Amino acid sequence: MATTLPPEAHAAPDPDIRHDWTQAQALALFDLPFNDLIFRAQAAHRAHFDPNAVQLSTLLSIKTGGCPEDCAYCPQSAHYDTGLEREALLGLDRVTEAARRARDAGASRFCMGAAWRSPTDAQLAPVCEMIGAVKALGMETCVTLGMLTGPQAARLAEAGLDYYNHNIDTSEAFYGEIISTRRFSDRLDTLSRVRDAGIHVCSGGIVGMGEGRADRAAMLATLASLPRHPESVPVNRLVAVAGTPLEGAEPVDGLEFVRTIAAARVMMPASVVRLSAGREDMTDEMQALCFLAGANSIFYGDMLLTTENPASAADRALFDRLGLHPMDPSAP
Ligand code: SAM
Ligand code: DTB
Ligand code: SF4
Repeated sequence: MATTLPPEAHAAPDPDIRHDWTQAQALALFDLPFNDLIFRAQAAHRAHFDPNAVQLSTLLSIKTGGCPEDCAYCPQSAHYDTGLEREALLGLDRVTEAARRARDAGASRFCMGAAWRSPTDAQLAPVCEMIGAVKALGMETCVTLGMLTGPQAARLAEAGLDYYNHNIDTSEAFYGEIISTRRFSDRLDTLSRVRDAGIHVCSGGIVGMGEGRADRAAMLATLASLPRHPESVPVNRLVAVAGTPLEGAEPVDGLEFVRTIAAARVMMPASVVRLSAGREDMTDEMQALCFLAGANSIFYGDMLLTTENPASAADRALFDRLGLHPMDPSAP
């Protein structure tokens, strides 16, 4: 079982943490004057976190491409020709070596992603070994493998997994525009199995797929109305990959993206909000606004899963410019 419990498990219930957010209430946050929304987000951030600490996670694609799902944003779907080379599950040595490099560069969590709809029990065995090996390096572990059964979630917990990433991606209403091979409720079912197994939940979504503000508000209201908030909330800005149906998507307005981060921070004040995919196309000033809006985690390392991420040296320089420092995972 995962050993670290979320802060709310130790303390009296925090009145700031609500589980009854409606879409209309979320939308009202988005509609605030920008300065008022940022003020609310800063207040929530400072009540729960060191405002200058940012959690660093490094991603590795352990099984690439050929996925049977048809997620319209995803370069790894077998339904689209994105020129991506498929790769079988990586061996333990390659994964351990990549994790060691990430740790030595300063990451505290190693996230392993596989392009599966749902793993078979046989596929889970080598992933459990990877989890053990990465933990032995002193890092937190996260995997994202698609939909899970209850026993599979329990098996990952047994292997010592700290976090499971499974994004709801967008609103229930917009979901059918993006994915036809599974339902929104399938995602929620896996999230509750992960929660029941005692693994920390990492769940968020993507901004810039052609959804509207009402969809972004509904997505956050769904996450913030879960019986327990995800401990980690990744907010991705769509990386529009050539060959996917979303290759020509109109980029979302930058300030609207910042508003999404700020609303996530206000609605889930004790969760770590990750400024996830899309940083490669952001200026330092845009990223600074995201940190000001309450983002306190990034993917750190040259690659996301299959697309590029800012170089670690550039991120270290950005942290220096902003006076940010890596979050200590053992801090309360
Ligand atoms: N197959 C598993 C699943 O779907 O949960 C794990 C891997 S999948 C690539 C993990 C997440 O990456 C997706 O849920 C989505 O939110 C995000 N993602 C994938 N492609 C993206 C893109 N082009 N831009 C932004 N985020 C993306
Ligand atoms: C998340 O929310 N974003 C990450 C991680 N969780 C698995 C993935 C981003 C993928 C971006 C496209 C790619 O590199 O393939
Ligand atoms: Fe497959 Fe995950 Fe990509 Fe969807 S997002 S196509 S499930 S790898």
